[in-house]
Amino acid sequence: MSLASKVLQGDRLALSRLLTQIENDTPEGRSAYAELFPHTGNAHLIGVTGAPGTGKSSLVNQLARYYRNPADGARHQQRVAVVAVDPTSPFSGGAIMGDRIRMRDLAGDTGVFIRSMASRGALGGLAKTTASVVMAFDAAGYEVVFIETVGAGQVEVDIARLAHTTLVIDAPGLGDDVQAIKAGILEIADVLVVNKADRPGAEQTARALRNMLNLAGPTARPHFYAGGGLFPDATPPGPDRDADGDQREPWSPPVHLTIATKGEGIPELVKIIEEHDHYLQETGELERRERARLRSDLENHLREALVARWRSGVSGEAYMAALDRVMARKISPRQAAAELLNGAALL
Ligand SMILES: Nc1nc2c(ncn2[C@@H]2O[C@H](COP(=O)(O)OP(=O)(O)OP(=O)(O)O)[C@@H](O)[C@H]2O)c(=O)[nH]1
Ligand SMILES: [Mg+2]
Repeated sequence: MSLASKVLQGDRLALSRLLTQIENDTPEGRSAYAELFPHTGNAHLIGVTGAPGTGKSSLVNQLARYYRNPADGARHQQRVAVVAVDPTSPFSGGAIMGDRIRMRDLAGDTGVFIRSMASRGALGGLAKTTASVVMAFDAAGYEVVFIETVGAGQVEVDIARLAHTTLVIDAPGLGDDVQAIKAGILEIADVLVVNKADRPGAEQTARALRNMLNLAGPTARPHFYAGGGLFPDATPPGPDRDADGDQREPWSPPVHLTIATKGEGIPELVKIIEEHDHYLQETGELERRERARLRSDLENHLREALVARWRSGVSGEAYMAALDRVMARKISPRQAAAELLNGAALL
């Protein structure tokens, strides 16, 4: 039986092996992934991002527990996967060890699968690898997939684009350096969570976030549709419409307070996530996000394949010689690129 068939049958060991194959980008991983792809598209992907130490892992832990044991009135018990991405760490370092400990109480539950990923050698491909890992969980029948990233840069934003619903986590009492991080990730937030509400200043933090949101206005996730694609998409984003075609109020990200260490505010947060899910489905936004997500995955693969194809046809010496000539100001970087591509197309 193929690795993919085993994964589809719920074989955890096979899934674990597949994830390693995907991370190492092996031929076996690629073919298994291709076999699994038609089975994807069912999971709700929830991005959890925010400055270091705001309590993302603690929150994911609590949310996962809730989805495993829903209170009355919530949806049925769901299978939960967690992908913890640490783009800064070249190895599975401290943060990930910490995650393992914080998520320890989920261990032993076969309805939960936790995977930590570090950038390791991933040649600029962390977003691509994460996308494949997430889709493997989707195919394997995990209904909720959390993607935890430390929100700091473009990689995180790229990874956040994988999610249907993105939670941006904040906490009171963070330094000024964190404010800049916050501004950058605010625009990808569907829900803002002020965690550590047991600490002084939580209300002020929530108020400051509301002010920032009001200033920004209903941006409707511009990053999703902003250029950068290889071709313009034939279906531009329309205004949000409900099932009858009436224009709808755009989603305005709620600001919600939690205390992850005590599990406070978790059922309400799940309710907000479910409301956002309904909103996405009713307005067609889910399909637009899916399209943007798959498109970005497609383009990541294209870029990588093109670079690999080019690289196999050029020698290291030629490359270094071109760089030396650029250093000596004999040719411009653009001219060097054109030469290395054996053409004048770039000139
Ligand atoms: N007082 C208080 N502490 C909390 C709360 N939530 C998390 N913490 C603590 O904050 C610290 C960081 O929590 P994590 O869940 O690891 O935070 P994180 O955002 O995942 O951290 P990184 O992944 O390293 O960026 C831990 O010591 C937690 O116990 C909370 O609601 N209140
Ligand atoms: Mg963490």
